Amino acid sequence: MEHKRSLLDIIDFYLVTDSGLSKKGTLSDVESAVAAGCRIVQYREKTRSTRDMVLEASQIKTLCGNEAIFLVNDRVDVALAVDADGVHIGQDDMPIHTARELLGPDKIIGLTVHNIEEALEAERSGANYVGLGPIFNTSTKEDAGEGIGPESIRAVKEALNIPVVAIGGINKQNSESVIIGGADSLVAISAVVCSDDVTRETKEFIDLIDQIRSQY
Ligand code: 3NM
Repeated sequence: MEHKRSLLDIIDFYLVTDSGLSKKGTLSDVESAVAAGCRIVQYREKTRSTRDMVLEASQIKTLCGNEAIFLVNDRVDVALAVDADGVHIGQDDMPIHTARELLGPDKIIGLTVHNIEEALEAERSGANYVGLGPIFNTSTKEDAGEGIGPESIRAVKEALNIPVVAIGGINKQNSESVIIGGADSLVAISAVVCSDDVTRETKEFIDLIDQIRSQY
């Protein structure tokens, strides 16, 4: 687990699954992204039964192995059932202190935040990272709201000691503004899982982030 937690400090591209958008399916997407060097995977599944989720989560855990952190979106029960590395929760999901009590001190908890106040509160409550979004408008999450813009990232980054992961409407064209804006890593769902070649897309994001970082 120590090894897994230390990966949090070096992540660049962060895969979030979406079976509704995926061309080849969630398991294929995870396998392809991990093969391309992705070091963190969040299983985000809103349509399947709990039973199916536990079975799929267990397979994803195997695919992540020691290479990638494996988190479950929202469902603390599913994370516990398969002994995932942690969870990613939203403002309306289980309160973070309850999730921490259930998961224990060593698991990773990420929290979605939309502004600096929520980000500070997340850190105070023991979140290991925040997901900040939506950076741009997105149709992937219906209730995401209006994009806050990449220029909003810096103030959140400077106020926190935990990693800031940017999410929402991010693609290869606008990634530079997100990284320059101060994000430690970024999520791009549709830009990756809608592709026929998730390995190639993931590699391109990782290389692009590296290249942008080396310039600034
Ligand atoms: N959460 P895409 S935006 C899952 O703002 C999710 O909290 C968001 O998908 C937030 O990369 C989002 O296709 C969807 O825009 C991101």
